[in-house]
Amino acid sequence: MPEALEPEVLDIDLPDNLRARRVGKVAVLTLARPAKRNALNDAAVLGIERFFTTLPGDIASVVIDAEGDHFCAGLDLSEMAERDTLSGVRHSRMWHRAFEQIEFGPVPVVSALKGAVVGGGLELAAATHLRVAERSTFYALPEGMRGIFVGGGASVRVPRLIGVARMADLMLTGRRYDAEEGAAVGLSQYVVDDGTGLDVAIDLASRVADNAPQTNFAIIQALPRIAEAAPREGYFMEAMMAAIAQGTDDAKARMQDFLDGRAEKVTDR
Ligand code: 1HE
Repeated sequence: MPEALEPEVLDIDLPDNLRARRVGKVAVLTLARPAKRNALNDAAVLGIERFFTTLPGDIASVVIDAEGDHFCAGLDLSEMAERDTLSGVRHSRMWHRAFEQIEFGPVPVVSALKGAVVGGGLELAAATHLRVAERSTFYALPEGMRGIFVGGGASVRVPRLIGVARMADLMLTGRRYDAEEGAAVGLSQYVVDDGTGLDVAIDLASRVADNAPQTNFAIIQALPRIAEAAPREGYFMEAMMAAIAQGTDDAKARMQDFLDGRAEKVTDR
């Protein structure tokens, strides 16, 4: 955590199983139901949506972390009973809506992973932009074992990270990846020692928060759309986005700072 920045409570109306605080320009959302391994009930999913839709305007990046030894055991299985087909569809669409606010929300999001990152917990992590995994992290999609299917966006987001074949393997066989295997296949960008994930995530989020807002906007809003577009449309969108970003006063000032020797070099990081 950057020195001299004491966390402050962030005033957002959240359910008991979520907590929010700020560290400078970074907001930290904590899954706070460790006794149930941070399993996500409806209140938590709606709380995540509320958090991202009511973030103060001066917040420039977000970290999602968790209390206890596990990031998230996925869907709260105790809420599954008695759900009929239509309410099942609505339930899944609620998760989609909430996690869309993470992936295509106002600011970049870093997740600090540890222990179980399974089922809906992996779906939550997959909606974030940077994943930092402590060595204790393991990933699984146990939906196959429970007789259900993913419903929080995994079939769209996880194949983008690891491919359909690996996701099918996780679901068909109940296979787990450990932290190193997860990083090797693309589930996390960073593997760190146990107990350091939150500090590393806050450091990364602070660095992200210092980027120009138009660049962060382009990275989270334009890049994934361009990557999935046909090349002709992709090049066109890239040209539009590049021109919008470079036309800002902020970009001009940053480039001038470099030319005048006032800005960091690539090798300074
Ligand atoms: C839960 C849940 C849960 C734990 N819903 N209550 N997810 C799963 O299939 C994963 C199920 N969980 C586990 O495999 C294990 O709990 C863990 C490997 C994550 C952790 O093991 P452990 O030994 O540390 O904890 P535990 O003793 O199994 O669980 C502690 C308590 O948390 C216990 O309750 P207690 O009242 O007996 O103390 C568990 O019942 C409770 N618990 N996980 C409800 N998931 C949008 S669709 C998404 C679909 C899915 O996510 S399916 C995958 C569901």
